[in-house]
Amino acid sequence: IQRELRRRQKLDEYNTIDDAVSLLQKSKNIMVITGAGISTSLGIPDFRSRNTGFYSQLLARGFESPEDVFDIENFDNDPTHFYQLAKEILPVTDRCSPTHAFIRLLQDKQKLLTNYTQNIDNIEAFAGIEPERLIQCHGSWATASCRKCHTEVPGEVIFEDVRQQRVSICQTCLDILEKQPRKRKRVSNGKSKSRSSHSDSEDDGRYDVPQPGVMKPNITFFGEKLPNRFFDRLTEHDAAIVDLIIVIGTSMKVAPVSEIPNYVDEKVPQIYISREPADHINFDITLLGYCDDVVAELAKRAGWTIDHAKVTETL
Ligand code: CNA
Repeated sequence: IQRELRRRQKLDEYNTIDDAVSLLQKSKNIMVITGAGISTSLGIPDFRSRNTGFYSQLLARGFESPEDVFDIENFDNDPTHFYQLAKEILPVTDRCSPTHAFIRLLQDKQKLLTNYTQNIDNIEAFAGIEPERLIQCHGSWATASCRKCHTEVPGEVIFEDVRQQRVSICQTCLDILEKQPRKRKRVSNGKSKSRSSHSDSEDDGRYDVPQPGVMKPNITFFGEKLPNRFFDRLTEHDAAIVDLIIVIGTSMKVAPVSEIPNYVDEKVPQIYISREPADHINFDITLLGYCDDVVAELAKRAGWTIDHAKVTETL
């Protein structure tokens, strides 16, 4: 309650877009927390926007709980659901949005402490955010791994399968199986039989053939751990020095990212930029609108230029 009261008092200190501009200008260690909303202008749907979000597309196709598609147990039981749908959120690899370019501008101005992104599209890397300043909290499509032999490959290796809605099979496993002598063992049909009564003619004809592993993009599914770097960087490095938090294009509904503000001193100002308000978190300043427009206005008022074309061209 004390914390909440202090936060409410703080709300009176900063209110307007010009307050946001002066915070941007004076801050030296800005933490930027981003979500799917910063990539929607590139044609990648977010999860929760009504009508256009990936979840409403899933509901329209009869999936009761869209989170199930990204559940690791469900994936291991039957990866076909994921592979039927994943092409909808396959990332672009040749451009970034003006909002990505704005975050890059903060980095160029030596103001970016860390970009915690929930996005899996790896576009921050394309925009030139330095690896040590980038925490991809939910992993990314940049790489993919075999669920069986754990071989890791560049993400692009599985893109064609994803586009074709085909479960991607591990080539390493296939190569190993190819080299193995073809020993086949019959599988019991489940009926109890005495040894003496067993004969091939009574067999149900099924074989226990070793199976190759399924490839999964290294995005964090529900039920999987977040990368260790997330907590290490947040608690041991950033929490003590951050002087401004900017949250952009995320509904802040997925923990533990939604809890990042709680790790930081309540005196640190927090700005929220999104199309819709986040009623469950008290931000000091909320700037509602398309994030590309909002960051363009902030930069203009700060006297800065977001060189979106240059960021896209030079990378
Ligand atoms: P979300 O819950 O779908 O929220 C997105 C938020 O962004 C909503 O509040 C929207 O109103 C807002 N928004 C959408 N477009 C814009 C825009 N142009 N300008 C301003 N605001 C906008 O998504 P979150 O990121 O909060 O949820 C976390 C999930 C989403 C993570 O696990 C991601 O992996 C996952 N995701 C990522 C991508 C991607 O990598 N591009 C795409 C879809 C989902």
